[in-house]
Amino acid sequence: ISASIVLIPLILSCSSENSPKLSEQSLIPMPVSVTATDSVFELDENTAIYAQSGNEEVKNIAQYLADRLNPATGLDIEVKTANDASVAGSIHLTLTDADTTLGDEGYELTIATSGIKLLAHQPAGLFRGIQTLRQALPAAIEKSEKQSGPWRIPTGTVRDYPEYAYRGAMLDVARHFFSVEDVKRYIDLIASYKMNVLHLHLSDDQGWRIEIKSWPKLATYGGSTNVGGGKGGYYTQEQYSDLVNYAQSQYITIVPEIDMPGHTNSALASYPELNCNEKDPNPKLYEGIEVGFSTLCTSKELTYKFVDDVVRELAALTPGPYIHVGGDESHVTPMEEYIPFINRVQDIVQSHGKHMIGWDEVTNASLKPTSVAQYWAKAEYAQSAAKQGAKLIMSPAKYAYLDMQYDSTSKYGLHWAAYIELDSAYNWEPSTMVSGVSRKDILGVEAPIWTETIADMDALEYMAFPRLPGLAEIGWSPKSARDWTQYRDRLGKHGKRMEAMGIGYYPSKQVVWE
Ligand code: TNX
Repeated sequence: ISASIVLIPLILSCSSENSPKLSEQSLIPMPVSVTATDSVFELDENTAIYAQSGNEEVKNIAQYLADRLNPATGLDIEVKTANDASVAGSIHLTLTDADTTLGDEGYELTIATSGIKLLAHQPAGLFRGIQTLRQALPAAIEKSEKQSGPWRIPTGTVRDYPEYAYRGAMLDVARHFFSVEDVKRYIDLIASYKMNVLHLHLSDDQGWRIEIKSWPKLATYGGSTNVGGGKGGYYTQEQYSDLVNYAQSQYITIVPEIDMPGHTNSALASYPELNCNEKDPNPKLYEGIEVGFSTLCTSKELTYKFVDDVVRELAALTPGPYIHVGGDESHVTPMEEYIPFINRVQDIVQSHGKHMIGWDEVTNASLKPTSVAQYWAKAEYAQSAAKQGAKLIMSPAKYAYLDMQYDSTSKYGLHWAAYIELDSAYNWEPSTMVSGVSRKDILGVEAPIWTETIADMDALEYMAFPRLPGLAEIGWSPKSARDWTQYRDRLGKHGKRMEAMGIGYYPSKQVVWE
């Protein structure tokens, strides 16, 4: 009798009774639709991942999934190829032409007791769907060492696709240099929230971080310090290409930014001939954080040769469609010089087969409809972009800047735009942010992190998490699926997952962390 009393709860714990339903999982970003059924699928020794045969890319994605599942489960799940999506007890990744409504990044994930099917129209959709599958497993799946199971996934169907085509994070590697390994880690983290762009702010007054072979001192001299000093650093073109490929394998596009005509002290110090007055003052490397004092000499022809060389080399390293040219806070460039400069730079970018992105001030110039303005501060600039028929990336500093302090006690960050607690980072809507700018004008959203006060990965992750997942949800989930109180509860259940991922996040008091 006593044995059967012990057995009953054991049996119960193997059913779905104790597992959360699929619809109760802390999925971030919230999918378009989740239909839960009442059972579970369990990963075990028999689980294999079947990639649709004849497609290397699907096989690579399947391997990526196996690499996510194997460390914590210790299961040694193998990737196999098969046309037969009916093999039971396994995970199947399949591209389908039948369902084009899923778009480039959408997916349909069906979890049944007998197996898991992930369908997408494009490989990127399979990759995004895998992020959902990860989050449907216990948080310990994210650990890098073997954990005790069981590894159950609640059954049901998720059908999902993004609201916005551009969902980005920006990392300022100019104020403080971040290594290739650091940037790869950031790519891994943003990928897990279905973001698809990493914008690298590669140059600023304090540092130039990308090798330009035709102007070598930019990196070797201009990249030799950081805010506050230190040795700085830069990416060789080979290292940069490695980053581009790494990002691409997670269906993330890198958007490189060279900021101009302002924010150029590191270039002006490396090549004094780029200044209007070469001798007086001859700029030195700069380690402070004041902005707006530097400018390329817009009246010199050499400046345009410089821009053309830099953009040409950068375009050759960039499979993505965009080159970001900055254009912000050019306080010592007279407007009558700034406008023709940006117009000419826009032509240069186009001549190398790319589209220009610039911070919102570039709307003072004449934007081509293929150019994109990144809204950060001024509503009138966002309105001007819309009027000119250029698209917008929404990065309102008051809500989306991850370098803003959470509150006055935050150990890192600035607060010139606002203190940004989690509710305020989440509770804004791109399509109603600026009057005269509507959904159709908006390409997407981006969360920038400027690094004047952020010198290492611990600081970076503390500032980005957990605000970045909220921004990712703004970019991915339909407006109707977004609700702060409900998001807050999901985030609370998500804390253990971030911990398992090794993220030292800010434990905001606004959230009950489970
Ligand atoms: C403004 S936002 C800047 C950056 C600073 C940032 C600090 C923008 C386009 N320019 O140069 O790093 O504030 O928050």
